[in-house]
Amino acid sequence: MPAENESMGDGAVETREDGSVAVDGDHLLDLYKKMVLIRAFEEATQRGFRQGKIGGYMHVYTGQEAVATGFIDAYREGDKVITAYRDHAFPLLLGSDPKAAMAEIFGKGTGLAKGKGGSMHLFDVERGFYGGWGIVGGHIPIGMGMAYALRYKETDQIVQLYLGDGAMNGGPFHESANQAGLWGRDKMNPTLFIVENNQYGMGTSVGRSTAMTDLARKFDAYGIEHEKVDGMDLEAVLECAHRVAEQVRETGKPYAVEAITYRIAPHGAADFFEKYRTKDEVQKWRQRDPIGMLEHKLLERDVLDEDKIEEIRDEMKETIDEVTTFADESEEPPLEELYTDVYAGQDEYTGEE
Ligand SMILES: Cc1ncc(C[n+]2csc(CCOP(=O)(O)OP(=O)(O)O)c2C)c(N)n1
Ligand SMILES: [Mg+2]
Repeated sequence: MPAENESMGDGAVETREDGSVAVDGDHLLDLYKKMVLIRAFEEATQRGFRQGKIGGYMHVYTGQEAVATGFIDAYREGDKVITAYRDHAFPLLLGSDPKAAMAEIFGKGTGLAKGKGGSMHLFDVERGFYGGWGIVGGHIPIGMGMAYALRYKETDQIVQLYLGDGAMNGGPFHESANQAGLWGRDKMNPTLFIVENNQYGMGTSVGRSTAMTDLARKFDAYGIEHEKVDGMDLEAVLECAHRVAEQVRETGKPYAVEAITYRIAPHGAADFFEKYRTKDEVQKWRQRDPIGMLEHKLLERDVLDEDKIEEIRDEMKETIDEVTTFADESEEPPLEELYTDVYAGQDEYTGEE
């Protein structure tokens, strides 16, 4: 897909004097295409899972596309991105080959992690993507520590650290936020915390998992400034993302954004009944589908018309068909791969020299 691996330096996103940004129509159209591609990619992974072609477990990003699409637009060469297991959209946005991303999800040797990571452990260090982590909250100390390392090495790069609403109830979050706040006082922690409040952690709503549901305000406890953004509105996310990414870059201090969003898809591949929410609720949020909302705006502004929408969707579906065929037809990793990229050598497992 046509992804830029650095921030748009071509005037596509202009920062005004008051700190707000203006995004030109062509750039919005490009981001719209990326969101449509992510949606089609996720639909293909869901089909692949049902067909038994994808092993392990899998979580899709459907409904949350505007969050990563907006923030990764503010990515600059050398920045790092880290997230949990709902990770498929990230390598696509950072410019990884979608075929390698899909092949990884299919467990094939041509995948981003040679087929050894799977859906929850996509990785593409060359493009700044540090995973894909399956243990809830486990990546938060790692991402925050990476931000320290970036300052220690005297760069002006930052870490975009994505986490879920559920992950905020665990110890790793609180310890990391505390440390980030402390190091931030010395301008040594350029972590941009991006909380994706998609309303649920598996089947537990935010209101049933914390008595203090204003998640952004939790960062007050650690001296970290914060704000909320409408995570369904790509333009709102872009405005916030460009402004705060530059602030973190300049100050070396952490900052937190709570993106209010919604997981339209089930939690994961085994969430069949969704008893924890009503169909009405899902329907209500679907009216704020980030792709639908952007489509509406672009239609109103004559950047898009119905024919063009059809054309883009067909084009993206075609791309995804090729991507899926590649993943499907790729070979599984050879057995010897069990002994590569691990700390101990083959002889230590087998006793062979
Ligand atoms: C330490 C740990 N505890 C429990 C789980 C099981 N688990 C998987 S996803 C999840 C919910 C996390 O919710 P949230 O952080 O809001 O992320 P979302 O799935 O909504 O993206 C839980 C509890 C886990 N993977 N790791
Ligand atoms: Mg959640």
